[in-house]
Amino acid sequence: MLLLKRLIAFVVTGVTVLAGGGAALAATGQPQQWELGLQQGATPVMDDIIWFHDFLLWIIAAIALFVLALLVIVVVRFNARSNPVPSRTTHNTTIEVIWTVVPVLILVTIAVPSFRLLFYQLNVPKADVTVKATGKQWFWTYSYPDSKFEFDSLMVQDKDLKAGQPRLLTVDNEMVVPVNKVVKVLTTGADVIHSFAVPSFGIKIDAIPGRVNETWFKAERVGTYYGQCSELCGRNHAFMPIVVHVVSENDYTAWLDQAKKKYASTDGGKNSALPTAVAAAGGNK
Ligand SMILES: [Cu+2]
Repeated sequence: MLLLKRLIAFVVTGVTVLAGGGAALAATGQPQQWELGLQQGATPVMDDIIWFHDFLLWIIAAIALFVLALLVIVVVRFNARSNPVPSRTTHNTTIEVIWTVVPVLILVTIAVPSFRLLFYQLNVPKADVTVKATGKQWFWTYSYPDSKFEFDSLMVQDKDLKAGQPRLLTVDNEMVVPVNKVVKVLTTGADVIHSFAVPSFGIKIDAIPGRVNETWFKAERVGTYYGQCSELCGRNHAFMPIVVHVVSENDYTAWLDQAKKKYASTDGGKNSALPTAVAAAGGNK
């Protein structure tokens, strides 16, 4: 009994520490040690994904417990010793209707919010900012077609990391977007299939050579959010992280001004418009 009490106390303390610590750290837009569940959401889509995930967890937990209870009843009450003469019943209309209708109702309950979320993700609202992310072996190129510039974003090697910069997630040039604005992300691949994924935003979309995919996010908090290429794309697949810096409207305007100068192309912007994937495909092997 004492052992059980101690065990329960241990588990409760553990969960409290994990939940409390996790919540405090989760706001940093990157995975945390001992993290439970999904990264904290920074967009309405991710908030919905987390809600749906938790909702499903309750449903499957209830189903698993129900099946477990049935199994226990069968094992205890209907084993050969306690029930030597088994019933020969083969049909029971009532129970057959119940075990058909109840699962259908459960599936409908899941399908409605599932489809709602799917359409929410797929319908890109009117975009305030458009960024095109081109996956290349093994880095990302971000184009801002409205402002006609683009730049490469490469991972910072371990030896060059500054204090506080996360290993394998830090890049030299971050993608910068304004807070509370709809950002449309166009993705394409310049060589092989990559995938643009940022967990806190609830986005993950393939970057495929020869075609443009689109998704969107509206980050509701200023901060730095990390993601990784999520399609096995070759030797350095693990070393092409994604860093999105969400800043205030003013900071974004200031960044745009200096970025236009910093990333000004030498060809007068000819290659800065949309079809850069084509140009890049030839030159970035
Ligand atoms: Cu990749």
